[in-house]
Amino acid sequence: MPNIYSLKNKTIWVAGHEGLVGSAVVRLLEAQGYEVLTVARAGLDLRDQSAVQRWMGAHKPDVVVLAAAKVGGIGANMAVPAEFIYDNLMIEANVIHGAYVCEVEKLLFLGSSCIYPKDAQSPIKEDALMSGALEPSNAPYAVAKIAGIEMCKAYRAQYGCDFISAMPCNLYGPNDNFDLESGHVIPALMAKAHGAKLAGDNVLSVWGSGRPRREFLYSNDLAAALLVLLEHYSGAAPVNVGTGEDISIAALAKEIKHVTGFEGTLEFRADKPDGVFEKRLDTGIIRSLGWAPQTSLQDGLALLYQWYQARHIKIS
Ligand code: GFB
Repeated sequence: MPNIYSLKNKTIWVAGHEGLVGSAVVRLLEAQGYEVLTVARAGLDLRDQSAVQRWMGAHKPDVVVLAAAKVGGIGANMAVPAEFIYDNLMIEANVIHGAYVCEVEKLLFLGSSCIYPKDAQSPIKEDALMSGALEPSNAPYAVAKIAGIEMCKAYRAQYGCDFISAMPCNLYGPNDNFDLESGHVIPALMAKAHGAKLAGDNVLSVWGSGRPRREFLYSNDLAAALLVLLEHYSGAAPVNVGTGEDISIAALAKEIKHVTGFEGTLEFRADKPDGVFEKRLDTGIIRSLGWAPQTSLQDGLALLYQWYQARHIKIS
């Protein structure tokens, strides 16, 4: 597949380099010998427009991977919706506009599968976007992410900017948020199962009915897909990235029991939200570009648990 854009000798800014997605992209870029530019959150508040334009003007990245965002699981989205819409709108508006002002050659914006209508038919194609009502539990976040996609399209149409968007399914991997209330399901259940095992507890609390289905992609596989898109895709339409397979939350909980060695029982909390029933993505476009996931859910969970245990022991 011929490159339409080469990352060689380019200064690549990974915004959000310490997070789940950003850290995976940095690992891959550095492993392939690319020059990666990063800035600590304490060094640059991406919600501050003038600070972003000053910093981008001074550092002049050629490429921007916009992985910085305020993210969280269903619990966090329902607890602090104003923060989700404000922070994400400000971050994306500042960085996308800053990329235009500073003549960035290529920008990749990260959306999320939760931006699709809650009743979208699975597997969900990219053109299902804005064809129906959003899932209420994360509508503010979804609207912010849809705005980011539309902004990339508008800057491409008006100014000819090569700004593209990727729509990943649910992700997991190193540097995820393991907080039991604000984290996504895999890190939250893994932390709960690990804690229950160490404490000798017999019950693992699973939110909701366990019936919803989710598609989970290991972050290293997403990073590989993002590099394929940077070098082989230039278009207005967002591109889905996923494994093409989903699993029920109940079956996932059993997998997490197995990988952590927790031997107690699962308790399903009906007082907690299920969210959307399913949101498996159609990944025909990304696969046509030559990408395919390399990490099975079982292998990914084992890798993540090894990472978590090593890090957890260091912290405690
Ligand atoms: O991972 P999660 O919070 O994200 O929840 P969503 C996925 C499913 O796992 C839901 C269930 O049905 C939860 O009820 N679940 C079971 C749990 N136990 C737990 C638990 O201990 N913690 C959590 N968090 N869930 C998010 C959006 O929705 O998807 C975000 O809210 C983002 O904005 C993300 O887009 C990709 O898949 O439901």
